[in-house]
Amino acid sequence: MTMLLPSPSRRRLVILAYPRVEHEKDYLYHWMPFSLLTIAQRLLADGDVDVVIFDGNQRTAQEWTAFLDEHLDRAVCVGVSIMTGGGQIRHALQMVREAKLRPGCPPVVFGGPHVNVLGEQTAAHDLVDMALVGPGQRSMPELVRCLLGSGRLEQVPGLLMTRGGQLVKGPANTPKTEMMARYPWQLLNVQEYVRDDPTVAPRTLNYVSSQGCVYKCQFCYELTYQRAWSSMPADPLVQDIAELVEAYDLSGVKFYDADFFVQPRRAVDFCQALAARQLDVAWAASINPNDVLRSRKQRLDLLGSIAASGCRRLLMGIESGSDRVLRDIVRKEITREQAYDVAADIAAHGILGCYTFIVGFPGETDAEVDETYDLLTAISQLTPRPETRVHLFGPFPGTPLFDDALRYGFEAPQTLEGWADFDYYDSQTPWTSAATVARARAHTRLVKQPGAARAEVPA
Ligand code: B12
Ligand code: SF4
Repeated sequence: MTMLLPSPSRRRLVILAYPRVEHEKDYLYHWMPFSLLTIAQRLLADGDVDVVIFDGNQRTAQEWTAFLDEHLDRAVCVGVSIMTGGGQIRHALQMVREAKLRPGCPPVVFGGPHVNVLGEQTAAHDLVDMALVGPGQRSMPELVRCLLGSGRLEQVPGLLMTRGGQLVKGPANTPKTEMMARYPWQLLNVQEYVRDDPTVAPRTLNYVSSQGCVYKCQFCYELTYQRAWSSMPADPLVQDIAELVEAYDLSGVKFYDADFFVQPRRAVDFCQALAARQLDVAWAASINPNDVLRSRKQRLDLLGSIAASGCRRLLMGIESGSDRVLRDIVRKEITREQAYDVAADIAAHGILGCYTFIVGFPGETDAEVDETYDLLTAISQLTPRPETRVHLFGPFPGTPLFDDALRYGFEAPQTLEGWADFDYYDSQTPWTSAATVARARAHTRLVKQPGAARAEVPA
């Protein structure tokens, strides 16, 4: 018996949209929407629908209109990713308004870091049909099954929606994300994301190889979200990178994992596998100082392996030069002395360190801020001369320090619309003076000219 299959062009599809993020002026980089690639990977593996991705960082509002003309009639739903800040929520609402002008617009579903902490507030907005809290690769496939006719909305993990004036809630969507698989690169024009990154290499692509973090920095969203750490194992990761290097002639990879080195063993295996493949690819990633301390205890030559595998730059949040702030406010689980020691070790391995500090914590004294600048100055004397960056403390919803900030007089937006223009690059806290802001800006030293840092780092 022959069965009539729907022609591929008539298959249902899911639209996934990444609204534009406004960065600081003269920021050089472009990022792939890994959130959407992660969700798309699972939807495609299930095989019920096609997936198309719209990246607002690469495409204009006019192109969004044309994209809707092309795809909306086949769409089961439109998934939109948002994080707090960067105007992304404002862009998201503009995009959804445009979609909703069309007859037959399918349900619009919001997810992403902002939704993970302010789900109910998001779901309450008129333009949001549903919010999905937690990892989208666990919730989206369930939602799509429901929208295609099997299953009940009440069973979709992390679902929040208002129906008849009542809040409908699905079961908890645990932040455990399981093993990560290869991304469906074919959904994006990868070439568009290759950049000359001054601190890495002329043809650098960004990459996220793990989700979550094990540390407990009290200002950080990762802590709130409690996402269990999961990753790609070293060998498939190196294999994927080898294929990307071959396909796009890459000379660099910049990892945007919250902390690439949570498992020093995986990191060393990665470095060794990368070096063994002789790919001649430079790379960069974020590290917590405790990863270096733990690897020393485990007698793993973490920094040696990192340097030998072509790593050019390690980004590390030190946050403060005051032991009291590190211990009582940030809970960084490290002392000022240990932070300096790790930075010196990184420099001794010929790796460019990029160290970030935060000033303006609630309850921080001027003397403690001075200690931060003293440590920054000491670290700046290292060779190769590190990049240093001073951020202003920004209260992120859901974090322990957000509650402290409220006690110290910070006024938080109360609606999704209210968060639409929240800007973390400007001081938002009433106790932070103009002088503190100006001093932070003056101390930020970044390498912005392509090639400038590479020239400083020994080959
Ligand atoms: C790359 C990146 C950026 C890029 C932009 C991203 C892009 N694609 O263009 C840039 C550098 C521009 C950026 C900027 C900022 N960022 Co940023 N960024 C990241 C980073 C490092 C990686 C994002 C990523 O790809 N993650 C991997 C994916 C797989 O995880 P995910 O995004 O969480 O997605 C999962 C879930 O959230 C959910 N999900 C996501 N989208 C959707 C959509 C739907 C429909 C569903 C159902 C589910 C869902 O499912 C996904 C898969 O599990 C993260 C940290 C991290 N490693 O996650 C921070 C992070 C997202 N950024 C953050 C912040 C705060 C900022 C800034 C506001 C502040 C700053 N100073 O950096 C700025 C904004 C700019 C401004 N002017 O104010 C916070 C967000 C916190 C929050 N409450 O929203 C994070 C989590 C860092 C942190 N630990 O604090 N960022
Ligand atoms: S190490 Fe980085 S990602 Fe992890 S909790 Fe601390 S600030 Fe957040």
